Amino acid sequence: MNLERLRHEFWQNGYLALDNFFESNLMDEIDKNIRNHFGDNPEFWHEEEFLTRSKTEVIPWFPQNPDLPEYSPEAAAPFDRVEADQKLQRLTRALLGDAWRPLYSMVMFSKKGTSGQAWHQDCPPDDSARFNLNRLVYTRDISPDIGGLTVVMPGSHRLGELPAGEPHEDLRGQVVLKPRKGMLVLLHGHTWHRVLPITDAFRFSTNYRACPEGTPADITDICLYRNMRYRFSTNSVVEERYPTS
Ligand SMILES: O=C(O)CCC(=O)C(=O)O
Ligand SMILES: [Fe+2]
Repeated sequence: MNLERLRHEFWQNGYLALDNFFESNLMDEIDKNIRNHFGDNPEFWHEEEFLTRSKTEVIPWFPQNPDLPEYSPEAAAPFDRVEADQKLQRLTRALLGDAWRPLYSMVMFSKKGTSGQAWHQDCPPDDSARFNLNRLVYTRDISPDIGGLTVVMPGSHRLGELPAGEPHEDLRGQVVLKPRKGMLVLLHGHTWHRVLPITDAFRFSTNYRACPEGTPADITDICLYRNMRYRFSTNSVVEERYPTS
């Protein structure tokens, strides 16, 4: 792993997609636990207003949080192993500096026929030094016929606010990533990104969010979409956004 090259590429593009980063057996264990947790038809979790307005349909699970009633050390064990992975730790340090902090891991599940995740920035880009890093782990291939591919805009972590507009349209310059089993995607929280609608089966990813020193733990409380700023802690739209022309 050439850390210097990866660091340069990350800061140039606002993301990295690394194939075969994790070993197959570990991915299988996590995949099995995620399938067990969600079953075949999980209930939605967010408020109705959020689901419809944000064009984002995900059901979260926090497998490593011992304060939750569904926590089990056995189910958490393979997630703990990914978190402790030395390669992942070294790469995170190269991107965020020695004093980086993990936030929490979160699985996001999307059912068949749902809208994926509209264009967003995980946190507002008001201050370029304040951001989260997504460390996304994929435990099975997401083939284009399932939908649910991850789309990023290279270099957009330096472009300020995602422009107001249609939540899900194609933007010039976008890059479509095809997540595969064992892949790691590192994504700067200011990088514009989305997940395409899920046309077949289901899709999920596991995100080990992290942040640089001095970042508040609630950095991702407000998410910026093309039609609004939304605050998760209060389930409220804090700003409506309209295209200027
Ligand atoms: O699941 C993905 O591919 C992207 C998820 C995402 O947008 C996020 O974790 O912030
Ligand atoms: Fe995101």
